[in-house]
Amino acid sequence: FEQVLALNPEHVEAPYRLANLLSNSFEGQEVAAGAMFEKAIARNADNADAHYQYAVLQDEYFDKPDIALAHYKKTIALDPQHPYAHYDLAVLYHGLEDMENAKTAYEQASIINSEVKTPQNDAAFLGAPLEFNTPPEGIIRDDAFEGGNIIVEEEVLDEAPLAAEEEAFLEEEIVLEVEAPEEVEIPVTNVLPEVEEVAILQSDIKRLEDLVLKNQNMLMLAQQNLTTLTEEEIPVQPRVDKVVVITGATSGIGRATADLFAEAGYRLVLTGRRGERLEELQAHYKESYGTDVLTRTFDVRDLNAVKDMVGSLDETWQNIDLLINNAGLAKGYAPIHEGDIEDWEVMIDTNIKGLLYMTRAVSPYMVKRESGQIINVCSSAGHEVYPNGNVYCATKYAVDALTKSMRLDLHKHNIRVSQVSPGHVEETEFALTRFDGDAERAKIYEDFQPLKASDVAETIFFLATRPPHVNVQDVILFGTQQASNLVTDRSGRA
Ligand code: NDP
Ligand code: 8X3
Repeated sequence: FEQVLALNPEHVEAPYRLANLLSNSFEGQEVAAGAMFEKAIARNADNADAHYQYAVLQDEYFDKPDIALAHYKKTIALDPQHPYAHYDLAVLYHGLEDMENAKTAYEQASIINSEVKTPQNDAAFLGAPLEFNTPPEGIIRDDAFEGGNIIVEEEVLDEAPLAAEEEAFLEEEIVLEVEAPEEVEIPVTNVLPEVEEVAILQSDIKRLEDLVLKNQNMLMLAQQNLTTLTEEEIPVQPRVDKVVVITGATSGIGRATADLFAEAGYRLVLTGRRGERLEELQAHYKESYGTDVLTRTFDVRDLNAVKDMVGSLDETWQNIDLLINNAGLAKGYAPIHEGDIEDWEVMIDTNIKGLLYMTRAVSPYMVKRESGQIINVCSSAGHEVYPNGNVYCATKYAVDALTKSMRLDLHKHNIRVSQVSPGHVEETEFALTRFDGDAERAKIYEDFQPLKASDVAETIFFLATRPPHVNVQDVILFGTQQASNLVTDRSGRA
C-alpha cells in the first residue's frame, strides 16, 4: 500500500487499507495508523469504518475521548447498524460518567449486537441488580480479546453491603483455564461458597464460550473481507481517478503515451483527426485494461472545435487532471528562402496556436480547482536550431517560451507546467509527415539508433507521476548516438 501511495499519492482507498494494516497488524504503529486514518477520512469522509477505527485509536491509545466521541458518533451516523460503535460509545460515555448517554448507547448496542447484553453490562449501564452468583467484574470491552486473554476492566459497582460470609471470599483470585482457542485467563474476584462455586465457574465458562464464539465470528468476517478484497476489490489493474487528455494520440509519441496511461488505469480522452484510429485504441484499451476512454476527433487548429470538445465533456470528465499537448508536426525541410509558406502556416497553426487553443480551453477548469498539470511536447529543436529547421525550430522555441510563461502564470494555482524535449524519435510518423509521405526521404533513422516513441512516453509518464510537490520542468533527451541536433554518429546502429 505504501507503494500504491508512492505511485499514486491521490489513491482514494489506499490510506484506509494501510491504516487498517498498521493499526491491526503492526505493534507500535499507532501514530502512523492515526495519521493514515486521518488521510483516509479526508479522502472519503463517508467511510464509516475508518471513523470507527480512528475513534478506537483515539479512545484506547491516545486517550482522547473527545475526538473518539466525535468519530464514534460519525460512525453511527454513517452506519447506524455498526456492530461495535454503539457499544464502544457506551463504554466511553460510561468512562466519562455520562450515564444517561451510556445507557442509551448501550440499549442501542444490545439491540444491534445481542452478545454485548450481559448481566454485568446491564448492571453497569442500566443499574440492573446483579444475581448473587454473577461475579460483578464490570464492563467487558467488546475488543477484550488480546492474545487469547480476556481483559476484564475492574469496575466498582453500586452494591448492597455484603454479608460477612460473602466478604470473606472477596479477597481470592482464581485463574480459570480453558482450552479453546488458546490459554485464557480470567480473574474472578468474587468467589462464593463451594456449593455456588461450580455455578459461577459454569457461568464464566459460558461467558468465555460466548466471547470465543464472537471472536470466531469476527475472524470469519475478517476472512470473508480478505476474500472479497482479493477476489473482487483489487482489480487486475487498479483504476486511477484522473482524467488525462492527450492530443495527437493516433500515432507516435501520443499513441505510446496513451498506451502507458491506459495500462496504468487512468481515464483518457484521446484526440486527433483520424477518428477510426482513436476508436480502435478505445476498444483495445477497454478490452486489455478495462480503461475508460473517450475519443474526440478534431483539428487542434480549429478554435471552435477545441472549445466544443471541452464543452462536450460532462462534469465527470471536464475536470481534466493532466493535459498533454503533443499534437504537432514538421512540414518541409527547406532553407528559409525556399520554404513553402503553406507549410509554415500549418506548423505555426498546429504547433503554436493548437497548443494555445487547447491550453486556453482546459486551464480555466484547472485554475478553478486549483489543481492540474500540463505537459507540452517540445523538442530538442526548441533548444538548438539546425539548418533547414527554421520555422519548425521557431515553433518549438515558441513552445519552450510558452511552457515557461504558462508556468509563471499557473504555478500559483497549484498547476504544474512542464515539457519534454526529445531529439530524433522513431516509431513515429514524424519524418513521413515532414517529407510529405515520401517514404524514401523519410528514412532518416537507418544509420543510427534514435529514441523510440515509448522512451518519450515513459518520460512523460514519469513527469506525471511525481509527487504533487515536484515539477520536473523539462527533460531534454536524445538517443545515445545523437550528441546534439547537429552531431549524430551515423556509423550504423550501435
Ligand atoms: P506523429 O506524426 O507520429 O504524431 C503526430 C500526432 O499529432 C498525430 O497523432 C496527429 O494526429 C497529431 N496531429 C498533427 N496535426 C494535428 C492537428 N492539426 N490536429 C490534431 N492532431 C494533429 O509524430 P510524433 O509522435 O513524433 O509527434 C508528436 C510530437 O512530438 C510533435 O509535437 C512533434 O513535434 C514532437 N517531436 C517529435 C520528434 C520526433 O523525432 N518524432 C522529436 C521531438 C518532438 P492526426 O494526424 O490523426 O490528427
Ligand atoms: C523533432 C526532432 O530533430 O527532427 O522535433 O527536429 S528534429
